[in-house]
Amino acid sequence: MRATTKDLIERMLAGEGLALAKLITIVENREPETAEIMSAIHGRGSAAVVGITGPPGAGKSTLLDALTVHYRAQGRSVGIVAVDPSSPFSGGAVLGDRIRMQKHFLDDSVFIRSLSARGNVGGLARASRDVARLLEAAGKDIVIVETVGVGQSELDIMRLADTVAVVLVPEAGDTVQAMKAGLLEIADVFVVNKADRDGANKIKTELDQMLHLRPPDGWEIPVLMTVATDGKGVPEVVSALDEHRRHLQESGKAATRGAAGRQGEFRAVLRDELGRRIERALEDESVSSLLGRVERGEVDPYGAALEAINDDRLVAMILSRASEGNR
Ligand SMILES: Nc1nc2c(ncn2[C@@H]2O[C@H](COP(=O)(O)OP(=O)(O)OP(=O)(O)O)[C@@H](O)[C@H]2O)c(=O)[nH]1
Ligand SMILES: [Mg+2]
Repeated sequence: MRATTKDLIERMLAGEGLALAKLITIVENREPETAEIMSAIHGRGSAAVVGITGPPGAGKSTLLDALTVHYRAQGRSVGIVAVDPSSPFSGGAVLGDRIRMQKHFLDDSVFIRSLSARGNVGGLARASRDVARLLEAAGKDIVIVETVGVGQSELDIMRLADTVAVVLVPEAGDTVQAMKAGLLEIADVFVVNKADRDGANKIKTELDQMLHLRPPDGWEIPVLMTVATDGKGVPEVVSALDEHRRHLQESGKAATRGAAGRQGEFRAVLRDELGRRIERALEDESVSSLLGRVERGEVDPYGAALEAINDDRLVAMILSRASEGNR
C-alpha cells in the first residue's frame, strides 16, 4: 500500500475529517487502492446503518435532517450519504439538501457527502456501501443513506443498510406505487410523512392492512406518522430504528445477513478486481498482437478469448502486471 494511503487511513481513524473526505473520493472513484483501503478498515467501528428511501419529494431529506438533530441531542455522531442514481453530477439534485443541512456544517460530529451515478449504477451501489463503511470506520455512531426516487437502483443501494425506512406521503396512489416499486419488501419501518395533510390516516390504515398479510418473521413493521418540517413524530422514528437494530442482533438475523453479505461481497470484489486487471493487461504490448488479430477479424472474439485464457503465460501476466498497479 502507498505510504500516503496508509497515512490517510491512520489520520481518518484518528478522527481527521479531511483524511476521511479524501478516502471517500478515492473509493467513490473506484481508484486502484479501493480494495486495499476497504480491507484495511474492515471491522472498524460499529455504526447503525439506516437507509431512507421513498418517492421523490416525500420529505426524506427533511426527515433525515430532523433525525440528525435528534441524534445529535442524544450525543450520537452522524454520517450522511445522499445518493442520486439518476444524476451524473454530484450536488445537482442534492444541492438543496446541502443548503438545508448547512446548520450541521459547523458540527464536527456530522459528516455529509453526496454521491451520483456517473453512468454506472451497479458501481454506485458498491461505492455507496463502501462510503458508508468509511464513515463507520471513522467512528460515526449512525450512518444514514438517502436515495432519491423509486427503482431497482435504489433497492440495490438500500441493501447496504441494516434498517430501511420507507417514507411515503398521503398523496393518492402512493401505497400502490410503493408496492409496484418493491418498497414493501425492503421496508423495516414505514414513515407516513406530511401527516399535516389530509389522507395520512387513510394511508396508514392501508399500510397496516397490507402488512397484516405478511407471514410473521419476528419483526412487526411499524407505520409511523411524521411532520418532518416541525419534527413531529421524529423521536418515535428514532426509537423504531433503534428497536429494529436491537431485533436484528437479538434474533441472530444480523449474523446471518453478515455471513451472506460477506460471501456475496467476496465474489463481487473478485469479479471487479479481475475485470480491472484484465483491462489493465490489455494495454500491454504483448497482448496487442492478439488484439490486432481480433480487430482485423482474423480470429473471432470468442476464439481469441479462449486462446488468451488457455495461454498460461498470458494469464500469469494478467495477474502479475495488475498487482503492480496496486502498490
Ligand atoms: N407539509 C409538509 N411538507 C413537508 C413535510 N416534510 C417535508 N415537506 C416539504 O416537502 C418538500 C420536499 O421535501 P424533501 O425533504 O426535499 O423531500 P425528498 O424526499 O428528500 O425529495 P427528493 O430528495 O427530491 O426526492 C419540501 O418543500 C419540504 O419542505 C411535512 O411533514 N409536511
Ligand atoms: Mg432529498
